[in-house]
Amino acid sequence: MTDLESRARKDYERAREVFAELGVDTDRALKALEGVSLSLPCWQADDVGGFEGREGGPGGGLQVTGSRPGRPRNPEELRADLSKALSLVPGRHRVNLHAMYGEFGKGADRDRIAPEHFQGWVDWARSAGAGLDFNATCFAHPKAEAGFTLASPDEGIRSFWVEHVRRAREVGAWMGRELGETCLHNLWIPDGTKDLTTLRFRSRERLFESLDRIYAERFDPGELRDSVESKLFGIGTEAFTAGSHEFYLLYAMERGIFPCLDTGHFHPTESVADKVSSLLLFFPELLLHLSRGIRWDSDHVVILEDALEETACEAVRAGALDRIHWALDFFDAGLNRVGALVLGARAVQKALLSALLEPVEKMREREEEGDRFGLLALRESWKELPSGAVWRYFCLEKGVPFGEALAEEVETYEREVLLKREG
Ligand code: RNT
Ligand code: ZN
Repeated sequence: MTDLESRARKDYERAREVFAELGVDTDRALKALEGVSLSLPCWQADDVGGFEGREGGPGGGLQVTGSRPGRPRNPEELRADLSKALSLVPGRHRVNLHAMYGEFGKGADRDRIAPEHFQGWVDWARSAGAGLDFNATCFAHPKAEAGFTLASPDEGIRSFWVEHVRRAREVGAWMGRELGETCLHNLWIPDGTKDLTTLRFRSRERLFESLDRIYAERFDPGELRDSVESKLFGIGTEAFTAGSHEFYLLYAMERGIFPCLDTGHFHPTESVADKVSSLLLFFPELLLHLSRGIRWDSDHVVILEDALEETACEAVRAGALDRIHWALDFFDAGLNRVGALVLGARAVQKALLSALLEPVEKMREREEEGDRFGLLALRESWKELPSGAVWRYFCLEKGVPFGEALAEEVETYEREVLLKREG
């Protein structure tokens, strides 16, 4: 055992005692943390590029900035990067794929995607021991350029996208069957307008109809589950977004699917953490796209900050950790690509751990007795406790680096693998 390791163990023993004084069982917290699989966005690694050979950015209001070299150029390189990222995130996790990441050989348009295009991913997932989630890709395509897909006034365009999403769900269900665990299919569309519109009602009516054509097909929930992702606005859809929060909440409720809340898709002062408890009362499960918007839905890499911690706390306080699907959604092309994935995923785990270490029982007691000062004082003193020691012990037990060794490993990979790709 190295010095660092034996210190980490000793620190954990101390931390365990300190938390126990507050009635918190650190071993139990770590067990619970171990049970949470995160879904890592494959698109962070290559700037939402995909493998269809298209030039230009993703469009649809998604804006990737930065020009860090090392972008994976093909599925093998992307999978190598994802394997590296997964090896640095303690626990067992999932990869979130978009339809644009299929291996299309001679080419297949979006309304022709089929399981065979994703065989390579399933084989990889099996050998990497990772789960897979899936998304239809309703952007980065000439038929999405007019700004409308499933809500388009053009029936031909609508049908094209209905067929794409229908097939995407079939691919997802196939993945679920192949891997023997549910694949989550999430739908986000870019539809909206930049300015004045007379088409709010009609667009939403059309979207409603298209969704019904898509979700008419039912799958075994052991293979596929469905979520729909709302958005307040995007670049180019500042005035109107067809798939708003209200729209999808009600649609999901009505049709027995569930909502996805992307933490970058609300007004900047709106608290997504606050929404969790309400939704949990009405939906059996929820998908979260954890992102970090700065001033707008900028999709910055997730780091440990209050909004994230509060969201994790709300899930744990509601006793609903296992009813939430924890996915990450960001893309920053300005920094170490694999490093971004790893930092983001570990930040979510740290937030969850912190939530699991909260002395909820004691806090609740004080609050229910009307002791508001006592509640705040307890929460503040809890912040002084060594939760970092618990996290480091978790990393140690799972055989992943912690402290500065993490950055070193990520930087070495970038130097030895990513940066060699440019030549
Ligand atoms: C877009 C949504 C959506 C995408 C990914 C690529 O605003 O957040 O989830 O980021 O599907
Ligand atoms: Zn999202």
